[in-house]
Amino acid sequence: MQTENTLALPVGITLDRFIKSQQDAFPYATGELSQLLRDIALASKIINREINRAGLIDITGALGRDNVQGEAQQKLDIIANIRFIRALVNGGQVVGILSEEDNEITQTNNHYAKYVVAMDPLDGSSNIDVNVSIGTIFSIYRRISPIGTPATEADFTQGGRKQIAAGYILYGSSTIMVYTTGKGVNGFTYENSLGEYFLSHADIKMPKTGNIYSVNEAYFNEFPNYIKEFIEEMRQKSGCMARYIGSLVGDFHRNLLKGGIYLYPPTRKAESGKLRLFYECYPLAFVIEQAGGKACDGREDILDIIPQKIHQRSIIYLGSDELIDNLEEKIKTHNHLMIKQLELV
Ligand code: P6P
Repeated sequence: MQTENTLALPVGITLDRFIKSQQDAFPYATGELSQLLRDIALASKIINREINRAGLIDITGALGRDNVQGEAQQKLDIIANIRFIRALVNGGQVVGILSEEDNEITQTNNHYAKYVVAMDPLDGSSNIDVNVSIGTIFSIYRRISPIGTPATEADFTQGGRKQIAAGYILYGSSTIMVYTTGKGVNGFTYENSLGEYFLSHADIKMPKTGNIYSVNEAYFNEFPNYIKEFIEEMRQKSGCMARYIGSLVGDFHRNLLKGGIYLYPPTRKAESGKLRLFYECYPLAFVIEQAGGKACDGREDILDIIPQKIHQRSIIYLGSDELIDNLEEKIKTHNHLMIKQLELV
């Protein structure tokens, strides 16, 4: 069925042909974004190969140092970061890169490039050693700094609704690249023997509701009461399932296809949330909204959060339309009661 969002293209066409067909649908497209998406796909193919042989060539495990987030860097984190940066530098379409693994913005010296990329090159990397799915998350903006100059922080801090493309690659039982350019969401499964991505999930639409909730229950006692109540209500739903693999891309992708909600509420250790706004929250919020789901932090839509610092974190709830509405209604009631109680003081 053709929707206003996507061209009716047969499942099974290659990612390259799909990108080209989408470019043809944009009258002023000049091919740079298409090339950038191909560069990202190329880097993911290389990382896919590294991941698949990680146990054999001693690139699993920790590197023995922390990243800017204070998290133990895994060897594959660094390899993935290097591969993506190299692919984006050589591809020539990106003037600057914001990576979870680097404190500063990486300048590519492609000063005449139109785009900047924010990325988590390998999310969930603590799962690498135990063969649990991991992922890459990316977000693309059109630069606002003058062509011919280096990238600036302002190129990145435009806000979530200024993203022109976003997506992820999930290295799981199969490797799938899912992305949006604002015209719907499509998924491409990688065929190793051919080295190609093929359209396998055309025009993904998230179910309006769902029975799956994904949260780290170890922090249950630290959550705000309205989150505890929401989780208790989810547990009462017939067919309710708790599914949490500790790898954001894996939890997100399952819920996107089956319906459900992923929650990372405030905890004692992460009062502003754990996930990073620029290269986890914004891109997945763009994808989920394009697929008919919702993303908020309990106060506003994720895409409306005004960015402050390039490595800032956010509370995040990513889910089916009705589940997010239920949660936001609960938060609103809670806040209303709080105000009433304060008025009585
Ligand atoms: P916790 C991995 O470090 C990550 O960023 C996401 O992939 C994952 O969903 C989350 O953190 C897990 O965090 O606190 O439950 O271990």
